[in-house]
Amino acid sequence: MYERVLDRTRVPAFRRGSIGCGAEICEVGCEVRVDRSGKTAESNTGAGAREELARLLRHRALELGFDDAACCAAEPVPEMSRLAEWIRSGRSGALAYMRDHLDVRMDPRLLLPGARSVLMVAKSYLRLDPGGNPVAGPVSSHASGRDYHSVLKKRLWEVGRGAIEAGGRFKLFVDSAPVMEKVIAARAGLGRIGRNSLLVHPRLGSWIVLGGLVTDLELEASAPPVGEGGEPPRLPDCDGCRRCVDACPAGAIALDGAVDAGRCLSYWTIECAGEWPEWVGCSVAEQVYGCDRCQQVCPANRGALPGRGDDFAPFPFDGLTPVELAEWDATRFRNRTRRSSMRRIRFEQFHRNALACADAERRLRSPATKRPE
Ligand code: B12
Ligand code: SF4
Ligand code: SF4
Repeated sequence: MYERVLDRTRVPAFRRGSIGCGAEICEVGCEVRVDRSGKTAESNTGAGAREELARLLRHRALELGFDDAACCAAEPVPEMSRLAEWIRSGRSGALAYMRDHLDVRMDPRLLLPGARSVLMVAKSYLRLDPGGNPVAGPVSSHASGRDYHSVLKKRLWEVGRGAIEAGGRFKLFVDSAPVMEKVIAARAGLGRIGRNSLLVHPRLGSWIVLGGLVTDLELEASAPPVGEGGEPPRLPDCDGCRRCVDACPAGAIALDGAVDAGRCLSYWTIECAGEWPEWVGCSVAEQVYGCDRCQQVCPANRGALPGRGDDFAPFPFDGLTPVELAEWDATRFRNRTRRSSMRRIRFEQFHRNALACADAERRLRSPATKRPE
């Protein structure tokens, strides 16, 4: 079923000159550096060369501050078919972009003409407090510092330079393109997918963001295909565990491991700009942007290690409460979120979220809702 013939006419065209310095953004959102000679990489097909190149690019990624990096073939894998099922069952909610370029999302070869391999990278955003517990603030951890898209992209460009030097071409993606990043990362061996649908790295837990680049170079796979039909195996910790299902304040996680985006609070607080249904306002509580609940309760995250460096600093929300955030005006919001991914939302949306969380905090503090000692 996955051996369908690659239809070259479906390879997305490039929209030119969008970001300068020889870089372009293709119409599906990958950033691409194009080799003007039009040649494709054909020379590194020997096992030794494949291995050496994979080693070199992974090494460069680690040197640049990524916490892990791994390669796999650019090809569809069985798990990707769940995307179609997910959309058919209405779990994509109002995320229209998830229904676009479905063919590309389910076949990474369509991202770049002649694509042979993918290099996936992981960067941890975990911070531990002095007691060794993850810092939990009023903004979800992945967004509480600098915008991870720019942090990762900048370094991926540097990794990609290595691919160009080896005579190849690449496209990079960080959340921006129709790529099933978790599934490909699992295939490359960066971790396993949990019931909460997140990729859990053996050392870093699920507190990571992902990115990668697809290239026409042949890179030796970092991990052998595992599981029935080469399907990346599920996280063993999920056997007999349903903590994320029970802890989710919105009932968004099904036991089979599919997350309903139309219920997830991350969707409502980040992606939904307009009015929200009453139940959403009553469900948001601790975090005004995103939600970390299904990661906080996950036993596979116990002992997760923070990443290297302070790439995500500064953290403008540290020590603040939703009540305090609800008092911010538009100017303060703009000043404090200058390099943060929270700039994806408008002040009005931030304020709506903060008011709902502040209400929840006040309700919790009011003597009527306090439990007797
Ligand atoms: C759309 C999207 C969302 C949506 C939908 C979430 C979702 N689970 O699909 C919303 C807005 C809700 C969201 C929220 C969050 N997101 Co998001 N999101 C994405 C995005 C753009 C696409 C994900 C996707 O392809 N979904 C489609 C589904 C079908 O794919 P899937 O989740 O891989 O599906 C697997 C399982 O759900 C399961 N499954 C799905 N359907 C079915 C059906 C059946 C019957 C069965 C058995 C299984 C099953 O099998 C699939 C294959 O393993 C990716 C970036 C990217 N391009 O990959 C980031 C990404 C997944 N998000 C990320 C993050 C950090 C988050 C949040 C933690 C942010 C936050 N703190 O608020 C939350 C976590 C919520 C959650 N538990 O998923 C990271 C995850 C890193 C990691 N460790 O895995 C990513 C990879 C971004 C990045 N570049 O780092 N996100
Ligand atoms: S909380 Fe339990 S079921 Fe959910 S992802 Fe973690 S280990 Fe799996
Ligand atoms: S991010 Fe929050 S709302 Fe979304 S699935 Fe996880 S616990 Fe549920």
